[in-house]
Amino acid sequence: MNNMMLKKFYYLMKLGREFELRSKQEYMKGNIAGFLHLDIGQEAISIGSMLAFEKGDVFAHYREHVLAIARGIEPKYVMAELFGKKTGVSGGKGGSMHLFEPKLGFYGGDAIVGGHLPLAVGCAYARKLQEEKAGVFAIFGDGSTNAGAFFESINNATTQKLPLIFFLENNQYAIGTHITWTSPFLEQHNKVKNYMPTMLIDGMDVIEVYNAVIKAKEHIENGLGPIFIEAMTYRYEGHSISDAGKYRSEEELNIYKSKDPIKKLKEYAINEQSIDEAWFEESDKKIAKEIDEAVEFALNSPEPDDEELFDDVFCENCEG
Ligand SMILES: Cc1ncc(C[n+]2csc(CCOP(=O)(O)OP(=O)(O)O)c2C)c(N)n1
Ligand SMILES: [Mg+2]
Repeated sequence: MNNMMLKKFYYLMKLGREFELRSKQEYMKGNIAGFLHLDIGQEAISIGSMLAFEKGDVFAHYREHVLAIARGIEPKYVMAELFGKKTGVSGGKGGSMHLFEPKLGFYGGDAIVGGHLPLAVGCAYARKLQEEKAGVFAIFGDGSTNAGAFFESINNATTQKLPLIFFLENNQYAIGTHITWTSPFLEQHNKVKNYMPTMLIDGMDVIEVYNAVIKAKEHIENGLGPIFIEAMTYRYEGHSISDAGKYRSEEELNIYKSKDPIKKLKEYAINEQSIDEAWFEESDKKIAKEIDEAVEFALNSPEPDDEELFDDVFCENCEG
């Protein structure tokens, strides 16, 4: 992995972390309302996967702020969306769970657990018919893997040999329920092994995530059908802003914090790749400025007009 790439990983992961910490503060101040699901601890997945996937179409579940930024949506447009402002990426009417930018092939944020998987299958089917090589990337949580839509999607994608990467972000919890209380095993690729090739990776390691998605991308681009990646990870915050996370022990949380993806990458970059400490200090300053500017932009943006209420509800003369 070259140093330019390592720097990109760091910058975006740290930007994502600071974005999430700041949005939590802004929520507490009353500038953000409704749901807010933070990605803190899981940044290696959002950044590694998006930098590897590059083209194609992306379908995500609701924990998608950092994924959207990694896909190329500027933080200020994501922040403005959280603030419910007209300048937000979804016009201020989607909020945290519905970041949507078709120009970048980014179709959600979806609030329905597992609900976006059949949409990803439909899109992958279209891309196959259109002979579009880039295919589709669908990311979802462990909670989705018990849903009917999950099994239907796995079955359909395999039978139709669709260009689709299933990416499971296994943070082990669906709100307060540990996955082993609702499934016979911790690792959910066990449900998929007879359908398609699967990979089990460390989701706290951005390089490992990146390499896995590069491999998966080659697989779908070569017309070999779908592929499944399971990345083991952990969220440091509660499920959403209103969850104090009392169902997990401090000890468990600290085990994962000691494997923090940003800290791990920084140590590797300094100790084994000789990237200067000064570069990190400089980057952290730039990131702090970028986040301040995003908040300023959101604060100073207008709310959507009343007349826009029904806009974008149905697709009229849509293309793509
Ligand atoms: C079909 C459906 N059932 C239940 C819910 C309520 N719900 C919202 S998030 C969630 C947990 C999902 O956990 P997981 O898929 O592991 O994602 P994570 O929050 O861990 O990223 C549940 C049950 C929902 N939104 N949709
Ligand atoms: Mg989960």
